[in-house]
Amino acid sequence: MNLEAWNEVAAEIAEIKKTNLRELFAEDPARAGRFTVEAAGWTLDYSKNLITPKLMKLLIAFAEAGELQKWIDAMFSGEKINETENRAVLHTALRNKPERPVLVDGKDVMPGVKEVLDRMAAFSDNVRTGKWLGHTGKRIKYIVNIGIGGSDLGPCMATMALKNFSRRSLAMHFVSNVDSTHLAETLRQVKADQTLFIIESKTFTTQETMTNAESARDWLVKQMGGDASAVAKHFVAVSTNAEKVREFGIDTENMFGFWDWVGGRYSLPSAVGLPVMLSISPRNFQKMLRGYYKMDRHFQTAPFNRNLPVIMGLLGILYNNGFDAQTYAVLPYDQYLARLPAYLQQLDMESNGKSVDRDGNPVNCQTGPVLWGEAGTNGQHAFYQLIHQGTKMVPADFIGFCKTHNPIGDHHDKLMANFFAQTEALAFGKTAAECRRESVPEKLVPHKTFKGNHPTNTLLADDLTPETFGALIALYEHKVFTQGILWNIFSFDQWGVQLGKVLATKVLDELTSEAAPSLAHDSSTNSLITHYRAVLGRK
Ligand code: G6Q
Repeated sequence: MNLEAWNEVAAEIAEIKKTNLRELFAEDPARAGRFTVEAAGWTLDYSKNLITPKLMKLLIAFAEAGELQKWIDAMFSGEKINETENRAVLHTALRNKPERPVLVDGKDVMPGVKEVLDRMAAFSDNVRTGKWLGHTGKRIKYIVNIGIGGSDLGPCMATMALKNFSRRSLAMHFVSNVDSTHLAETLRQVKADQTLFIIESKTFTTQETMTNAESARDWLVKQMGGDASAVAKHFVAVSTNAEKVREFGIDTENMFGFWDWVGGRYSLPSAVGLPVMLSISPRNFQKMLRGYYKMDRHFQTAPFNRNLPVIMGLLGILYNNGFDAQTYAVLPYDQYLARLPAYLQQLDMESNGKSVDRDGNPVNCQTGPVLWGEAGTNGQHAFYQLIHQGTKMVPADFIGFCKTHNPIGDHHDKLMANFFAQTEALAFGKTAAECRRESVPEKLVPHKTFKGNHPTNTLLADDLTPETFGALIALYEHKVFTQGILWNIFSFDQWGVQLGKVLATKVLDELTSEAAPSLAHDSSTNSLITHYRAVLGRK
């Protein structure tokens, strides 16, 4: 990263370390308003961060020194900023307005985007209205999505997030793990003649997905009395690899394509979102895309000091690089968003888990943090203790909604009371003097004192809708982008994932070979493989 600009920031951080959130709030009655911004249905209150107006100005100067705007424009305009794979990065085109052209190698990609969305919509309508029937003439009642990583986490998380907009007569299942238990337990819940399998794989070569897909196909054919022609009405594909889809036995008429400029973990608004569209309807899917689009436009055009993704990106850098925070927590106070932390884990850690810079040199700074989280209030009864009183700094994003989809008694007020109370307690803690005023026995005072000064962001929207959901995901995408640019790393490749795909293939042969394999790993791996073979009675 740009160390010259960062040094200015670092000098101001040293000043901030002499004060705390109690003092900062006491000094400035207008602090909450000063550090609150809004966009695309979301309010971000970032006043409970370890910042002053001066520090924010320096952070923004740091973003300018890193030429962030130039890179934002480069991404939106289709430049090949994913250099190690020689690809454009255009998930933003997926939710762009059809009439706004986006060029890749001089060709407008928008007609193709629209064409796939239209086909997805027609297909979804057919399934939802019962025009598309299974092989024996029955309506589809179960959808089983088979994919992994970017071809699973997004649609699975979004289907859950938007469940209240779903057609509940269509049961949605997601199989990702190559562990046969995942597939077996799912198949126990569905009936073959009413099940539609969606095989999602950008490459259509991923070991886990292809293994699950083949086993699902075998199961279906067996359930259909050995009639292989049943596959046509029960399998569709989402992929960029038409040849492999055809080889698998799926008619490419029933394949929904996307493009190499859509990264797996950014692919939810592409055809990868097909299960979501089937569940919530094409109309609601379009609304989700509108939400994404609004946040995209905001990111592209808002000045940095009003720009939600830029501000959140800079705050993350502040703690990661200025306070040595190793992790950050995402805490959605909404059960529908229970899978959001898992989704964001991939988005953030796969994108910014890098240790060489854009020139191939070792980075000169800490890069992506460890992201973790859990839906509130469950986390409060588990790990919040460490955030409040442990020795580590864990900055956290609190995400909540003013309204609930499921009003029962006073549940929602209680949920939100916890939501607001936690960030207050984290920021301001409880002093020894306050404990004593409450007659806490002297011996317990150190244990019941909370030093506070734990930074949090509060993200609040009126309600969870396809629109606010889309905007939220785009917000995190662009936050991750901002950080990657300023750390001077490439956020859109994932060579570590590719490595895993190759490694397992070699070991698989050694586990399954008829003859005893000659093992040439380290002594630990050799003996583990030997043990496994022995338990299974292999030589
Ligand atoms: C995402 C990653 C990775 C990928 C999976 C599945 O950005 O590249 O998670 O999505 O490995 O790959 P396929 O879609 O090719 O099966």
